Amino acid sequence: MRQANANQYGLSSVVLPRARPRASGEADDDTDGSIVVKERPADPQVKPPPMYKVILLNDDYTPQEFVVHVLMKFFYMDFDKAERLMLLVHTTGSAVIAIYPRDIAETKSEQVNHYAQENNYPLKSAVEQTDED
Ligand code: TYC
Repeated sequence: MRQANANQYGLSSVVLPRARPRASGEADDDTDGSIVVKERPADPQVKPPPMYKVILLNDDYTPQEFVVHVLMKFFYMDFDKAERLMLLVHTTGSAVIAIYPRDIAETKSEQVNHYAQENNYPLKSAVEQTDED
C-alpha cells in the first residue's frame, strides 16, 4: 500500500487520489482505492525560517549626508526616517535598520558595505540573527 506523510509537506493531512480510474456507477467514497491520511497536529518542529537584522555601525568619518543617502537608496526610507535612524546610530553607536530573511539581509548589508568602499568611506553594516522564541 502507498504511504503518505502529510507533515513532510508541512500539512496536517493529505488525501491521495485513487490508484485506478473509477468505473461508471462505482461508489464515490474512500473504499474505492483512494487513501485518506487521518488529520493530526502539524509537526511542532516545523518552524518559520529565522529572520536576520541588518545593523548599521557608527564611525567618525562617514558624512551624515552619505549615511542618509544610503538608507534612502538601499532601504527605500523617506528622508525624515533615514535622518532619524542615522542620528540614532550617530548617538548610540549602532541600530537595527531592517529585518529580512537571511539571503536578503546579507545582500543588503554587502550592498551598503561595497557602496561605502566605492565612495572611500568606512561605513559598515553587519548581519545578526534575531532572537528565537
Ligand atoms: N558619526 C558620523 C559623523 O559624525 C556620522 C555617521 C552616522 C556615520 C551613522 C556612520 O552609521 C553611521 N560624521
